[in-house]
Amino acid sequence: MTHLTPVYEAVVKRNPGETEFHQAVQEVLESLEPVALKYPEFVKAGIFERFVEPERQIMFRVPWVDDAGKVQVNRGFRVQFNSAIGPYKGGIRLHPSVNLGIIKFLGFEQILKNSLTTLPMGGGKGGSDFDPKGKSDMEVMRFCQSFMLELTRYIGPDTDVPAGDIGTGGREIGYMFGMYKKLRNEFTGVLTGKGLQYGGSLARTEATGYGLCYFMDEAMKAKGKTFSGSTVVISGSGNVAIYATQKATQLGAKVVALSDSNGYIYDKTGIKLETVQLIKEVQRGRISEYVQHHPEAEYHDGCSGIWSIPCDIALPSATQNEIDGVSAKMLVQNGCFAVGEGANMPSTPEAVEVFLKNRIIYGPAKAANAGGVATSGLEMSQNSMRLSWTFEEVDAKLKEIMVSIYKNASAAAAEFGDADNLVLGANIAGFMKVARAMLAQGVTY
Ligand code: NDP
Ligand code: 2IT
Repeated sequence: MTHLTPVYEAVVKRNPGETEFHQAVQEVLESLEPVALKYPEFVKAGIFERFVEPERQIMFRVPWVDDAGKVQVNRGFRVQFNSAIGPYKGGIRLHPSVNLGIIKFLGFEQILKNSLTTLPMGGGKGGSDFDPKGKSDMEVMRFCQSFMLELTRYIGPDTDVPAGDIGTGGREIGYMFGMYKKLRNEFTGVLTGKGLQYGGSLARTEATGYGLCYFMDEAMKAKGKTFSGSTVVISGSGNVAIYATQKATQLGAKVVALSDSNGYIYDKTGIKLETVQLIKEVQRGRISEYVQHHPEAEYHDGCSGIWSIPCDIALPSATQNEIDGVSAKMLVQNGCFAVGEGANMPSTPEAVEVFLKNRIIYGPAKAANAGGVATSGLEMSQNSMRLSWTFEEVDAKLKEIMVSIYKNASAAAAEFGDADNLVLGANIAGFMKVARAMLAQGVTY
């Protein structure tokens, strides 16, 4: 970086200790160097300085009563990062590691991701350090109701539309939607990822994992590779990992490993997804239980060992910074030729460098996992029209969007001199639309 170095330095100074946010901003600003040179009007209008500062950051207390009658206190967040091209849009993460820096990195990435989808959505993210693991349904409900009691002041179908992320699935969205509806006395599409009975979209549950595979399929086709006959390793065993496993398998691949935050399973004969769905979606159990059903599979403690399993394609779909430089090198040495990011920022900067240097077909998160929020956008459209599309209609639109994201990102990469670098391409293609909209709207935010 040269031209944008002062912008990055100001971010670090103004947001001390928010390392994930710094990491996300640094990568994007590095990609945007040639844009700053080519478009002096963006520099003159302070677009870069405005782009890295959230429009609004909300933090609030979330008190709730546990099953033992004890009062618990969590912290809630909503970062409304950028509304230049549409209402703020992005998920809600419920995980004990959540802090302001993590929500800001996610909200920042979301701006560019949402722009890439071609749909009119701004960027935002929310969450809490509440841990749904080990809580009863009633505890989760009381937390979600308390969270929404405050969040309702800041959101709305034309203002800010939250959705799921780690720890927030259909159950949590249902409790939050119920509370919003009661508080506002209105039935609107204020959240996405809703149940099918009350305004949810078919294929939203599958969308991130399916979209990831559609994106990677397109990127691999351009290089003469395919899912068919390949061995795939996927980290995580939540929403994204499960439906990536399903689609990769449908496309002819063999998925041999999945994980959770305790360890990973390796089933050389191919993961039996029904078992994983039973354990994770129905019983809310641990991935280690898989070997009780399939004794031929192995379970290993610890997360990073999963990247030592030889594979052709890796789809990290758990959490940020789960692949470091060492794991990335191991993947490459074992013959992995493609990496598609289901999770947000799962690769450290060192890992990204390893992938780019070794000409791995590398699908960065904001492009590769945009299918989830794209389908959220389709859910918003259906809610506005008070109509619902069939699974096949939504799935076809999702596929079309993922193919167009690949095309736009690779065209931008080629325009700026490095055709295979989808990091560069996705960052630039996502940014251009937002920057032009900000410029057109004057100095407001
Ligand atoms: P889920 O809560 O359904 O699943 C998360 C999975 O990742 C679980 O297997 C979980 O294991 C594992 N995991 C979570 N935190 C950690 C950690 N710190 N270390 C190791 N493993 C961890 O979430 P999703 O599948 O929805 O989200 C997965 C990733 O995909 C996230 O990065 C999310 O931001 C991203 N994403 C999600 C989208 C969506 O539509 N849901 C859209 C785009 C991106 P455990 O059960 O042990 O916690
Ligand atoms: O990271 C993401 O894109 C999501 N968690 C989905 C957000 C959404 O609004 O559907």
